[in-house]
Amino acid sequence: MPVTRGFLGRRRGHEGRLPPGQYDTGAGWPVLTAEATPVVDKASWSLSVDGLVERPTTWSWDEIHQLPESTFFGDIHCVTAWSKFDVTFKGVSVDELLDAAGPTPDAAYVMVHASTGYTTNLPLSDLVDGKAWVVWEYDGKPLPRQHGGPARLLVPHLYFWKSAKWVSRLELMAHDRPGFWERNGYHDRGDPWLEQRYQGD
Ligand SMILES: Nc1nc2c(c(=O)[nH]1)N[C@H]1C(S)=C(S)[C@@H](COP(=O)(O)O)O[C@H]1N2
Ligand SMILES: [Mo]
Repeated sequence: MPVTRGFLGRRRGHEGRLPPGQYDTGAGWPVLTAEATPVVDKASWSLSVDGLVERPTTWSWDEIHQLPESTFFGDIHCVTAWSKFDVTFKGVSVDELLDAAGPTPDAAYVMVHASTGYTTNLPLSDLVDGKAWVVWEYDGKPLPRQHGGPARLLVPHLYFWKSAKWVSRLELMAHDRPGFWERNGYHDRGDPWLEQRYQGD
C-alpha cells in the first residue's frame, strides 16, 4: 500500500522531523514581518520572472491560476527557532514558472523580490525540482494577508526567511547578491538541518 509522508506524520508523530535547536510551535502560526503588511489587490497583482531568462514572463492573478496546481504538505522552520509540522499549501511549483521563462545557461542565483521591497537570495538549485512553490492557499483557505496573501514564495527545506511574503518577482542572476536579512547577518543559504542561521555558521 502506498504510504504518504502525511500519513506517516500523523501516525508516527514528529520524531526525526525537528531540526537542531528548533521547537514545535504547535497549532499556532507566528507572524514575522519586517515591513508594514501591505494590501495587495488581486486585480493589480502580478508575478514576473526576469533577468537571465530567454523569455521574461509576467503572470496576472488569472494567468497564474491557469498553470497546473500543486500542493505541498510538510513542515516549515523559522530561524527564530519555531518549527510547524504538517502544513498544507496550494499554489504552483516554481518549476512551472522557470519552464515558461527558460533560464539561460549562466543563470545560477535568484533574487526574490516582494512588492514591499523585501528581498532574499537563493541558489537557483534550491528553487527547482519540486522544492519551491508560489502559494495562495493555506489549509484549504486563501493565504491570510499577514502570512503573505494573496501569494508568497514557499521554500520549506530552508529557513522560512527565504519564503518571501507578497512575492512579485524572481530575478535570475549569474552571481550571488545578498537579500534583506542576508545583508543583516543571516546565513546566505539557511539550511535548518545544518543550522545555517547566521553568517559563519
Ligand atoms: N516580505 C516579507 N517576507 C518575509 C518576511 C518579511 O519580513 N517580509 N519575513 C520572513 C521570515 S523571517 C519568516 S520566519 C517568514 C514568516 O512568515 P509568517 O509570518 O507567515 O510566519 O516570512 C519570511 N518572509
Ligand atoms: Mo524568520
